[in-house]
Amino acid sequence: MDIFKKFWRSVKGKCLIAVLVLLAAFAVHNALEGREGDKQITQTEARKTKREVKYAKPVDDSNQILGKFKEQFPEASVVLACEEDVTDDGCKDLIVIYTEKELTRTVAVIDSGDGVNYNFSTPIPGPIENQKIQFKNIDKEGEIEIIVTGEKKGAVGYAIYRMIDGEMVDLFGEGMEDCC
Ligand SMILES: [Ca+2]
Ligand SMILES: [Ca+2]
Repeated sequence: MDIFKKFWRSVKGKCLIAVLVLLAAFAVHNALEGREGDKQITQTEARKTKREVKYAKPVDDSNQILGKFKEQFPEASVVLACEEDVTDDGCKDLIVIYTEKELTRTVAVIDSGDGVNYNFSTPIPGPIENQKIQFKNIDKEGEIEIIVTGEKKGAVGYAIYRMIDGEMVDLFGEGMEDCC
């Protein structure tokens, strides 16, 4: 006990305790910072995943409906084509953004129900650059809505469409005239 008291009172002992306290504080600080860092990474990942999920993936060249589009529009150059059932009949359809004679257009290629014959909506102006398609059932009923976004010289626009009687009907949009 005497030895301990002596040690406690000694300057060296006090220094040792001070160092230990500092080390402990440093360790706690690092642990908290690490956890904060992990949280940031998770949030970034979540945002990235959300972004990736947000936009529809383009179909590849072997897509059957894309083949039908190319038959119908032999002069067109496909910018983006994404597949989804947009008529709520269980058959996949295709939304195609394409350029033809220097115009960018969007068209819906709709399965007539037999997986062989397809109907084409009247082509509408499409965004010039950075085109993206998103499928989302915005009102949570009936057809899945089609959201087309894009840019022209930095001006961003988007429009929400729903297939009504075989046509892409513009439900809501903003800045679309500036990017088409
Ligand atoms: Ca369909
Ligand atoms: Ca809907």
